[in-house]
Amino acid sequence: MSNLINEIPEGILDGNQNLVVQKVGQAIEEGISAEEILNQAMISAMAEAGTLFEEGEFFVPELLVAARAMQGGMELLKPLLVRDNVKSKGIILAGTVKGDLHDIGKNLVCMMLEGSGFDIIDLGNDVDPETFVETVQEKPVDIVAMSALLTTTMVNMKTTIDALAQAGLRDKVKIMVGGAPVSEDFATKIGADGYATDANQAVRLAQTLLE
Ligand code: B1M
Repeated sequence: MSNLINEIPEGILDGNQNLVVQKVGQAIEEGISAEEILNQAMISAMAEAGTLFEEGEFFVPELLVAARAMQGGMELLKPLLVRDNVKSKGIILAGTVKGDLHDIGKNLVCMMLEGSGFDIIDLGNDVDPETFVETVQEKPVDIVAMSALLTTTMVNMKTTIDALAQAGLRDKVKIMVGGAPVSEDFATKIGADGYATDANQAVRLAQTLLE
């Protein structure tokens, strides 16, 4: 375990997707839980990538390959995090807001929500308000879940909430938000129904919102 716990983040920081996939597979075979692999070896590596970026040691290409390596490992963990549930707890429409390409956190939140019995419609990243609105018009969505990782794009959460209100859909759905620059205070200010700091909290929040 100790070796793998060091090798997986090293692989992520080196952008070595093959190595990450191999080591995550090995960790699963050794019986290490998906949650442990994710929390102890993978999420911390992305935080380290962010620090290296701030310090000028990493540039965008390094972040990109690190993200690709992380996503490769997450694909292996997905079947373990997502378990079949008989009855859906509700439909969640998820997306990273307009202008924002960060989707690792949003993908993780979606996986955990799916694993807890919610149906997910994932619009991906860089989702404009109109697409959120159109999907709420077309599908029986219970919760709109928005992610943002940039201080410059978190404002688009408000733009999306305003667009839903303008289309007369605000009361049809609950709205939850999250992502590194987002806070409880910000969520309240923009008129969201809830804010979660991480994927586990997002599951608890979604359950509470639909109670
Ligand atoms: Co970018 N980037 N990036 N980046 N990047 C950050 C976010 C940054 C903090 C790095 C830094 O400076 N330290 C910084 C933002 C500064 C700011 O605005 N405050 C930054 C910057 C500046 C940029 C660019 C502008 C760089 C440039 O071009 N000069 C650019 C912007 C592009 C764009 O979006 N338009 C850019 C680009 C990229 C890549 C594309 C190269 C890549 C993303 C690839 C991808 O996602 N597919 C990338 C990456 C990888 C990062 C860091 C290193 C890692 C992000 C990540 O995946 N974390 C990041 C530094 C950092 O976060 N420390 C950084 C792991 C992930 C599991 O955590 O996403 O926080 P996170 O999700 C968590 C919680 O936030 C929460 O739960 C998740 C799981 O626990 N959560 C929710 C997230 N969404 C939620 C929704 C919820 C509830 C909880 O409910 C709906």
